[in-house]
Amino acid sequence: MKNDSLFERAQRVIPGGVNSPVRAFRAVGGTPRFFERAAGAYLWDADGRRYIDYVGSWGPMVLGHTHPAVVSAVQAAAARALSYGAPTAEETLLAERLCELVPSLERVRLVSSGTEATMTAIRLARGYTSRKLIVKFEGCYHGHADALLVKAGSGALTFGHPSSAGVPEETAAHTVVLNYNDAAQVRELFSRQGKEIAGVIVEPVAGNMNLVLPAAGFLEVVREECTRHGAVLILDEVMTGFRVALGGAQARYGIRPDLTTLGKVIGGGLPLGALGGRRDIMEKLAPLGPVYQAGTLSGNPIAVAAGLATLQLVVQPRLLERIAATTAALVEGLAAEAGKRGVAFSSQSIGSMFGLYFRDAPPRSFAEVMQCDRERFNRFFHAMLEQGIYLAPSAYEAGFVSAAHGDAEIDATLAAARKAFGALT
Ligand code: KE4
Repeated sequence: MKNDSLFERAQRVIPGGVNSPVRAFRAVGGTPRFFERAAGAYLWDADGRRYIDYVGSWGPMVLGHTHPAVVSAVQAAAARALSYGAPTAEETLLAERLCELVPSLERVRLVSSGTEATMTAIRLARGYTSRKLIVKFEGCYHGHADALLVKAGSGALTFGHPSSAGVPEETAAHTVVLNYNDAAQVRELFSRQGKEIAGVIVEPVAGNMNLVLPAAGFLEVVREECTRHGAVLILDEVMTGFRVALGGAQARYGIRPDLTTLGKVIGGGLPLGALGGRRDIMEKLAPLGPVYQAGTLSGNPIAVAAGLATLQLVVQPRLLERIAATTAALVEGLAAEAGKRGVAFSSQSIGSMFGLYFRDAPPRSFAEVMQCDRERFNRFFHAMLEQGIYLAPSAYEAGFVSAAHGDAEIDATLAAARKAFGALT
C-alpha cells in the first residue's frame, strides 16, 4: 500500500513519521493513512480509498471539508497577500465577531494555535494576580505548554506520558492537578490554598480523555471558588467552541469565565487560535500591560479569511442544532447495534462532539475512562477503518460530525458498525 511506503519514508526524517503524535496510530497499531484530498464528510488516502471522516482535523471542519465558501475566501485572501506582520481590518472584524458570539469576550487577541492561546491565558492569569499556582484537571489537555503537560489528556495520555518529560519539576510544582468533576476536591484546595491560586483552566466539556460531560454543579463550584478567592477562571473552549453551542459550552452551561481560549473551528482548518475575556485582565497584555505575548503570524490574513467565512456559515439558524441531531442519531444507532450483539458499549454526544466507550455506561470521570476496554476499541477502530470509516485513532479522543454528514453517511457507518461489533463477539 502507498500508505505503507509513505509512512516508511516519513519515519526516516520526521519523529514517528508524523507532525503531531496522536496521528501516528501507535495507540491503535497499524499504518496511519496519508490523506491526499478531502471534500464534505469524506477523505481519500494515498491509495485512493475513501473514508467517512469523524475526526474532522480534530474539530475545525464543522462545515465539512473544502466548503466552497471557505475555499474561495482563502483563495481571494491569498491572491492579495500571504502575510503582512501588520494589522488588517479583517482581524478586527473577526475579533468583533467573536465578542458578539461569545458575550464573555470583552477583548480578544488572535494567535496561531490553541496551545498559544492557553499558554498565554496561564501567563496572563499569573501576571494579573501576581500568583503562581495553576489548577487543571487530570485527563484534560490544553496543548503542549510546559505548565499544562502535567497529567494531560489526548496524545499525552494515549502514549502513557500524561506528565511529559522535559518539564522541570520546579515548573510542574506550580501546577495542581485535580479530578475532573470532583467539586469537593476543588472546594478543599481553595480552602487551603485559595490565595495562592492564579487561575483554574478547565475544558467545560472534556474532549481529550474521550468525551466526559461536566457533572451537575461542577463548573458552578469552580466558578464560585475562583470568584471568592480572586483566581482567574479560564474555560478552554478550543474544542467546544462552536461545537457544543454557538456561544460555546459557557453558553450551554451558563458559566461566565474570566478568560476563554478558542481555536480549531474559528480558523476553519487554518492555523488560528484566540484568547479573550475580561477587559481588565486582557489589557495586562503587551503593548498595554506587562504580560508579554507575540506572534509573527498572529492574525494571518488567510487564516482570518477562513475563520470569518466559517463563522459566517456556522451562525446560520439551526445549523449547529442540525449537526447535533445527526450526531445524536449516530451515537444512538451505534449503541443499538452494539446492544444487538451484546457488546459492552455505550456512547453519548453533545452538540457535534461524540464519545464511544467499550464500557457499559459513559464515563463520568478520568478513573471511569480508564475502565474502558482499550483493546476492544482498537479492534473496533480497525474493523471500521477497513470498511472506510475513519474514527479518531485513540480511545482517549472525542469524535466530530460535520454539516456535510447526512443520512447516507450515518447509515453507512451503522452498517459498518454492525459488522465491526459482530467481529468482536
Ligand atoms: P492546538 O495547539 O493543537 O491547536 O490546540 C491545543 C488544544 C487546546 N485545548 C484543547 C481543549 C484541545 O483539544 C487542544 C488540541 N486538541 C487535540 C485533539 N485532542 C489536537 C490534536 C493533536 O494534538 O494533534
